[in-house]
Amino acid sequence: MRRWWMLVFGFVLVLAALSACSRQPTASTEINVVLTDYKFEPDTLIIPPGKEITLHLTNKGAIEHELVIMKYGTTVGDSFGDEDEENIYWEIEVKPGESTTVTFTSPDMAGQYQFVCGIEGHFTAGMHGTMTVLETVAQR
Ligand SMILES: [Cu+2]
Repeated sequence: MRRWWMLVFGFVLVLAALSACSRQPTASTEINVVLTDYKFEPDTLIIPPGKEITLHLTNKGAIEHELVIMKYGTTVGDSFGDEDEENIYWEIEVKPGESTTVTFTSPDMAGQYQFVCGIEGHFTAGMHGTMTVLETVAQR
């Protein structure tokens, strides 16, 4: 009987090790993002460099939202304003209750990019996230 428990324990250890491996960041070229009042889900996107990225966006909020990706090395600071317009890498608006599928080409430069909702007050309400562009074109 004790032997049997050892087997179960060993099996659990193997499972834990396997799931730890699969938690390594992997880049996706197709991502679902849900926009709510006032959040992005997920708020962390991991993508490969220089690839066509497909986003399935759903606005489950009661008001319009945007997904605005800032250029490398720029952030909106305390809030999104006119001064941030020139730093936009890519943007899309989604009306409440709408779903849309869009594509954009990911930047070649690896690193972290801030993405925000550009509608007044939404950034400060917590509507922002981080997009990570990996160094290499990692396969999923
Ligand atoms: Cu918003």
